[in-house]
Amino acid sequence: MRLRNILKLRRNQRGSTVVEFAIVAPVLLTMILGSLDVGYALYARSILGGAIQKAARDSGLETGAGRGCEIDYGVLQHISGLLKVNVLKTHTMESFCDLTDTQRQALFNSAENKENSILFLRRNYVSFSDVGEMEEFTDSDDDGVCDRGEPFEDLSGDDEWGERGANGQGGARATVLYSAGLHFRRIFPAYKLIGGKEFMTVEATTILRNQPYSQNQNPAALIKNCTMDDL
Ligand SMILES: [Ca+2]
Ligand SMILES: [Ca+2]
Repeated sequence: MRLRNILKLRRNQRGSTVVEFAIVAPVLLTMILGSLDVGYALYARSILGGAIQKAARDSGLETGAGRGCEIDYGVLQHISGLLKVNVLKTHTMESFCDLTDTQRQALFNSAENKENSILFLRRNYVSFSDVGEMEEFTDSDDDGVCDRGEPFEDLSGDDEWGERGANGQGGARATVLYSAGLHFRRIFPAYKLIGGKEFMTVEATTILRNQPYSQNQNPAALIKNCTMDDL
């Protein structure tokens, strides 16, 4: 009798689908939420990228001169429908624009992993080919580093050997690298299932040249000497 019941139970498949689903469901849920999370990040990046493109064009026009912060704030307002950015709660355009670059950086850093936040960066260069390149120097000892006494071309005007760009929008005909980093809380909880981070960052960057192109307000690069000692 007992053997017959056991054999009967072996053939009984009722409920097996429920068990299989219980095994597969967490994986399936993680995959769905993960896909939504990636999709939302791409969407956020697309919105930010579009806003940055427009803002860069506005900044590069003659009418954009001196309006960089106002234009940045316009980006903030544009994306606020998508993502509430903390700085909009506490700052009007005037108070936001009164902040120094250092204060904005501190505001961005303090919001990390607590609030949605955004940071804008403008770097200006003489030409497109200078973006991301180090200033040229005479490498007397051929060690690949600009050591004390070796002359270099100070394109950025900061008296130090480094990357060729200078902060800010620059003048007419300057090439401008304009970028924004948006730090925001994920809206889909896939990160909880896989032990990921609650916040993520998307970035958007564009490069344009300031108008009018016929003028050239790029400062002349001066030859200076490096001050760093050999390590
Ligand atoms: Ca050297
Ligand atoms: Ca420099």
